[in-house]
Amino acid sequence: MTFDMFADQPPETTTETLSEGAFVLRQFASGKGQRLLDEIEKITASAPLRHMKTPGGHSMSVAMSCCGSWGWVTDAGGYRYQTTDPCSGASWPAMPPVFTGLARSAALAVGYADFTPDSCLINRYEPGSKMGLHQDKDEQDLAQPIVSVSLGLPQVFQFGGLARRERPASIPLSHGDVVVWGGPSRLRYHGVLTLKAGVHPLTGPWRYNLTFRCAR
Ligand code: MD3
Ligand code: FE
Repeated sequence: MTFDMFADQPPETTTETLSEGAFVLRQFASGKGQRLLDEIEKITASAPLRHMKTPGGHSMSVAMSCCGSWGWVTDAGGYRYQTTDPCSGASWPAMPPVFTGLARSAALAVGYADFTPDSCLINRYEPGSKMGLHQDKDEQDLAQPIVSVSLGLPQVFQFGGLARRERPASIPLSHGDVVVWGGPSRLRYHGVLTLKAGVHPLTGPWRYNLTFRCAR
């Protein structure tokens, strides 16, 4: 008979520097996983996850929704932030305090004080879903960092350079990992490889990613 002396202890958080201004905070969110997922459930009950169309007319393999004052959308008209959900015409659901608090404390932990996100993009990946290399540049103030939280199944993210041709590094992200990128890394190309099928105790067949942004 054995017992786990650390069963009630949060797993250890470690910080890895990817490049100047970009950090992975391993396991930073793992103690809040279920609370974050409960909030995702509530948000997506009124603003459902949907496969948006790129300006080129392709349906994205990632299902998305948003919360906060501004939501990121894509359609035939292009990529943009807007205050209303195009599915309903209503304002996006409010950003839950547990979201804001986690994003602020992760940013602060790597030196970005006073991060005040006004937008959270919720991505849900199913087996076969991926996100090609891109830059996040639809935000007005590129001096503000972005904070990302991974929940559920693991997925490999691609961390590239400031030019698309630079070969990206592969970095596995698992449940509870947080990535913060700003400063000289804010416009680096990045993406995620195809999600492999699996089962996570809290999310089943899916991986969720929350990205916190200052849109305005
Ligand atoms: C940015 N999401 O929603 S976030 C996105 O896992 C997005 O859903 C991905 O890219 C996802 O726009 C990745 C994590 C991430 C990691 C490293 C980066 C974003 C990064 C490095 C530079 C810039
Ligand atoms: Fe991105």
